[in-house]
Amino acid sequence: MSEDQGSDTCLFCKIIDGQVPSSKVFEDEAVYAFNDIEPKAKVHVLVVPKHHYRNVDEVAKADPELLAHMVDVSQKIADEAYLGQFRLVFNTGEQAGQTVFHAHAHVLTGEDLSASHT
Ligand code: IU
Repeated sequence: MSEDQGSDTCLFCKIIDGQVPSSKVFEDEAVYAFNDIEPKAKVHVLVVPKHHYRNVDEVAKADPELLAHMVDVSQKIADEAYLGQFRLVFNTGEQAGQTVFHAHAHVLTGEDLSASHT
């Protein structure tokens, strides 16, 4: 997936719009959360801002309250899935493994992840 894609062609914008189907976990006016199609943990949810930002740094600079809200939504997902405990990952840039250039938090939870910590 190209790093310079705009919101017209962005996969996550299409998922938020409902043009592309997804397994929704949570939605409010600011964020959309859905199950990752290739889960890396028993529960693997992507928390995505509805506004198109390229990465978490853009979110932090433009709208720090939105970033805090993404963390709060992640906490609530983990509260329901597994003891309120979770790993939160923001891949930022191709070399870090980012493949979709619309900011998103990976929420990994649902099981004991302590043996695979970084
Ligand atoms: P990344 O941090 O940009 O690599 O994360 C993108 C994630 O989006 C990755 O975990 C994919 O499995 C996931 N994903 C998805 O859930 N649905 C899709 O249609 C596509 C990717 I393409």
